[in-house]
Amino acid sequence: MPHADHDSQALLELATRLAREAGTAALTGRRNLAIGQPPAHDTKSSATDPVTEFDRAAEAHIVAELQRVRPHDAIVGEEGANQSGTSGIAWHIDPIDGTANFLYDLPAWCTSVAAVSTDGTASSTGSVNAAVAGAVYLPVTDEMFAARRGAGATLNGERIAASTVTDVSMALTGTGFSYVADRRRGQADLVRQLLPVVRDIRRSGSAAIDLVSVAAGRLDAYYEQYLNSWDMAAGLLIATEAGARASSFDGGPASESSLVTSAAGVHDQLLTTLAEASAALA
Ligand code: LIP
Repeated sequence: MPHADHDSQALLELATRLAREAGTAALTGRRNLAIGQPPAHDTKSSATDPVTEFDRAAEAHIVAELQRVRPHDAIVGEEGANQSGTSGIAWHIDPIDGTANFLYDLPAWCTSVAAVSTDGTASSTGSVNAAVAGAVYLPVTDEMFAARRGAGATLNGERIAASTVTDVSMALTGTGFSYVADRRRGQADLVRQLLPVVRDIRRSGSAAIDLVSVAAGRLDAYYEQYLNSWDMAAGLLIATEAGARASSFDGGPASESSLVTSAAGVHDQLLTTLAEASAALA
């Protein structure tokens, strides 16, 4: 049985190559459509949760290359890839994060590829905290965010850092909402409580973009619930390697169901704010 391959530099180079190749192909396909012509698509968890031919093609490309180059790795993809492995590395893939934006020809979408350690050496608190290498590529702006564990985070090869804000009232805060209407009702109540407390709210439509925006200081904070590992595994590594703090709403390990990422100087204030807002809604 192959030993876990934690050559994080090689894993990062592969993640970066595949994110760029898949994202570039999706952008080319999108731009070949006539203005105002949406791509063919189906829906998943709800009528507002789309999947396009380009999501599927991007995931198929990434999976085929991973199977060719690293056949013993596990693979988990948003569009159905689900392969077990024996190498100690699992790939978590979001071929197009921000699919609704892609459908509407809005620019905020990306390809996210994370190599996650499954043998407990990187983190004992679940796969989303165990990425050893991650790449998030934004094709419309040709921006490659990348990180490998312990080596910092970069944007197009330049080191990046989370912001130094220390007052939550000055924290530009990203968030997102579920495809399920009942969940959005509660999320709307929560954001209504937060809006007067933070600087302002931004809703990009892509968790991975929100996470790398915190990494680059383009957002001071980001929180969301009801995500999936593929939305956040790469972006979470990039944000923490850029000096951001990350946790669940209650201060435990970040998870798909509960994620708060922010500049270190406002994390505790943000957790207190979220707790007070949740208590006010109880
Ligand atoms: C999206 C997330 C985003 C969330 C959206 C959607 P998708 O993922 O990245 O943060 O608010 O509702 O889930 O579906 O575009 O891959």
